Amino acid sequence: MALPRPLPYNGPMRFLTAGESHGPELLAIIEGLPAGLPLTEEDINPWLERRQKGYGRGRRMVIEKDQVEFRAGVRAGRTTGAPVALAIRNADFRNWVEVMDPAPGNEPRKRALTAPRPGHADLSGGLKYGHKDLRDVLERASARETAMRVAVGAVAMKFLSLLGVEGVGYVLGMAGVWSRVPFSWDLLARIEASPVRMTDPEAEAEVIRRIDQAKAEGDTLGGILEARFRGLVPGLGSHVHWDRKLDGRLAQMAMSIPAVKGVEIGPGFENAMKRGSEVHDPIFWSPERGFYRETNRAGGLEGGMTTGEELVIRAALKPIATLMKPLPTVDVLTHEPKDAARERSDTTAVPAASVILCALSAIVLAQAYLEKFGGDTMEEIQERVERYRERVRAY
Ligand code: EPS
Repeated sequence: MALPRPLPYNGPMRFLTAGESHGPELLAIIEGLPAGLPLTEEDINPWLERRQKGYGRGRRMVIEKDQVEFRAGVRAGRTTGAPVALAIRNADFRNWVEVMDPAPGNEPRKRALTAPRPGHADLSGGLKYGHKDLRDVLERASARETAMRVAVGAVAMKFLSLLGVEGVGYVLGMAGVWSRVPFSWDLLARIEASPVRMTDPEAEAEVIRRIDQAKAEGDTLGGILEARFRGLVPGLGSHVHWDRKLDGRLAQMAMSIPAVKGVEIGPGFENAMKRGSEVHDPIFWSPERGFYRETNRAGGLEGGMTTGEELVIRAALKPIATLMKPLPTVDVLTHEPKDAARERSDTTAVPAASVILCALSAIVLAQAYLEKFGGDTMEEIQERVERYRERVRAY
């Protein structure tokens, strides 16, 4: 008898999502949140709005105005400890009712996709699941799914904020242009106001020009995202077993964002080409601060555990696979050469992906807090975190 496939993560704050890009709605169930976490839709909606923004998005984002709806687990503005169920409606569904109809009778299906896009899930998904209408693959492979995971991430951010943790996602470089203004927490308002979530206004202007150019030429663009968190306790994650190492878990989450092809913690790749003496962060101690570092080239993680310094996660997002000036492919029905399918899409989603990276990393961090501090109520967890902070200060 085949053994049941284990869930990739089975600790506290498990969650699953469901929903197609053009189906009626996106869904999530989060199990394992403590009771007493203050939570309203207004804790989540600003994250959804942020994820929808960004210069270079397509017409779909004009159709949607993502708003979460609580379906279970929240009463009178607080979690009850029961599973929290979330929904986000797809406004575009009204244009796809017949195509997405679960009942039989619409074959041959309207808007079938048979010319797999190089770089998309279309062909591998079609081979694996036996679909000849690759819409059955793309509807779920679509980055639309990240709307719901950002909603789950916003719940995690709310939980973390009550433990003194802040997080942000922004763009380090895109379209071949690097930001030359280093990140600082004083620049949060600037990042929020930037149409490409960059710290550097000059780089931003050049990026916008390049997005316009790529769009006019039917092409797409990628970039490098960074998420940062401050206020974390040291010792989240663990060195004792491979699947408890926090860097590995953050990397898995980052890689699960569609089109992410590389992840590093802090300047991981740059560090690899240097000497150890230039890379590792000397340790200091003072009665006021306890143990601390003056540099953070480790990006806030050592031995698979947080150091207590800022956590820095970087990810590389490849250019979107749907090209208006398509690449060659082969039709899966006729086996004839063809241009790859052209679906309405974005020129770039790099700014949105930086929001996604932050929200999804927050899920991993919230899980790590729950693993370390347990607790059925928010108050219990807050007390335990405070006691641990005292212990760390006195170490
Ligand atoms: C996507 C294609 C576009 C994007 C979509 C991701 O959707 P559509 O095909 O409906 O125009 O807008 O992103 C979202 C819907 C979203 O919410 O981010 C794709 O193929 O991945």
